Amino acid sequence: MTRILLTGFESFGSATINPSEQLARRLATEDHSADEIELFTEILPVAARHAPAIIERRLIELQPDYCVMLGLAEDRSAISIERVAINLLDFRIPDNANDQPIDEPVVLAGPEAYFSTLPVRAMRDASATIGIPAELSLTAGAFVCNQVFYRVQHFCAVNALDIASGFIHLPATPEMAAQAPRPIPSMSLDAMVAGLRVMLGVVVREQREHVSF
Ligand code: PCA
Repeated sequence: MTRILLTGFESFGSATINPSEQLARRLATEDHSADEIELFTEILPVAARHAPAIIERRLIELQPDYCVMLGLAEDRSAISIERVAINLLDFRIPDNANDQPIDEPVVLAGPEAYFSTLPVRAMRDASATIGIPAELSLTAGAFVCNQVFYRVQHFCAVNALDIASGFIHLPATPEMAAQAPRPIPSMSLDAMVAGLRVMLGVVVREQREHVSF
């Protein structure tokens, strides 16, 4: 069994729902044993001062093989697999705890950036193969998603934890787009679920190949 911690975020800003929460909750109710996945999920608050500690505690508790983090990015038209987390907090809006750091590091004197340690290109290709648009993205922004992405990479590096991890941004759902004041791209939750499932399948295959070496 491949142990995967999958995280989503609560809603933030003007949105009342977050597809990353919906997706994580939906996948949590499904049985993944046929794919040899043991899935653990966590919904994080959109709060710079709380979210990293919650996820770090879960990583220690669970010692998963993988940590896949999900969040919403309303301007994306495809499932966006992030390649890089940067050591910068520069919040465009206050987070849910009303904090708004500007030009601050995620980790003082930490490395400038970390690359995702997930098989990002294979994940993108697998999603495209089943007809679900996915792309590789060079920026996870400078808000709480990038912060958590960076903190998890840093936590695993400094504690020598053998946990591969990375971040995936999701588009808005059609329901959210319909309520938006201006037209925004969207993707149905069912399509995102299908894309995510096939991406997790890639992750599991990667682990099997490593184990067989
Ligand atoms: N998206 C935000 C934070 C939470 C979420 O779902 C971001 O992109 O940073």
